[in-house]
Amino acid sequence: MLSAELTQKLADRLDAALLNRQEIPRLTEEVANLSVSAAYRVMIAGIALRQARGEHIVGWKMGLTSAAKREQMNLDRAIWGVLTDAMRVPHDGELRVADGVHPKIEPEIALRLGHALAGPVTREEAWEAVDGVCAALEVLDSRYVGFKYFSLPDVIADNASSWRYVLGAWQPPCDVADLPMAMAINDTVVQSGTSAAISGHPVESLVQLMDLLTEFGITLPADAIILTGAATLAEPLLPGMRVSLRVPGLAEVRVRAV
Ligand code: OOG
Ligand code: MG
Repeated sequence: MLSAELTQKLADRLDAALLNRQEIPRLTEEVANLSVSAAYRVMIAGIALRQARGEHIVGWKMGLTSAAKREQMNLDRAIWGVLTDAMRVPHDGELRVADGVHPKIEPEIALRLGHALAGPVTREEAWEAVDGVCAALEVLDSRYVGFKYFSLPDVIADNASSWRYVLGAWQPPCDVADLPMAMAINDTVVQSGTSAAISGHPVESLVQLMDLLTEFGITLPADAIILTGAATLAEPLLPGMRVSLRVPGLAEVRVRAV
């Protein structure tokens, strides 16, 4: 168990890095035995700091739900993080790269809950709770030096590298099991994959999220947004890039990096 003092100290350090756009050394360089559970507590303490500044929790993200991402980061399991209202960039809006450290962008499917959900749930129960789906772009940014080679506890404490997200227009639930997903930068497709790469089916990410949240006694409220995880690898995001995600059957989602 990490002491309450150390949990808060690590959360404060990551929060300062976020606010000051500074890279910091990995937490496990100092706390070598930081466990996954303790790292989630650091993340939760960090989110509380943002709530104290007026941010509201509006959703949750799943990460490392695709085999390609797990291999890229050399990490072996899915993780969750929190989405606040302040992290959202409107569809077709501008995103200031200089507000971050070294952001990357990736194609996702988002789900919205029609009613509250407490885990664990079956896949049928999870899908029954979904009242909207859309194409989404997640913009990752890591507070760690070089955005690489961190451990699971490091990335979890850093809110699973989440930084910004963009949602396409919501539409009623449709079959999202195996949809082609093409992410383009300045009109050239740079990453393409299928929604089946997301936990086998995006709703499976919601099932996994509900399993993982039971340890922390967290239940999801109605209207919660769930980013189900990237279908492909992420691309570095630089000023001047226009990024779009096309998924047949869903509305296109776009963002402009400045
Ligand atoms: C961890 C977050 C991964 C996803 O969709 O797989 C993630 C990272 O790559 O830094 O958000
Ligand atoms: Mg992601």
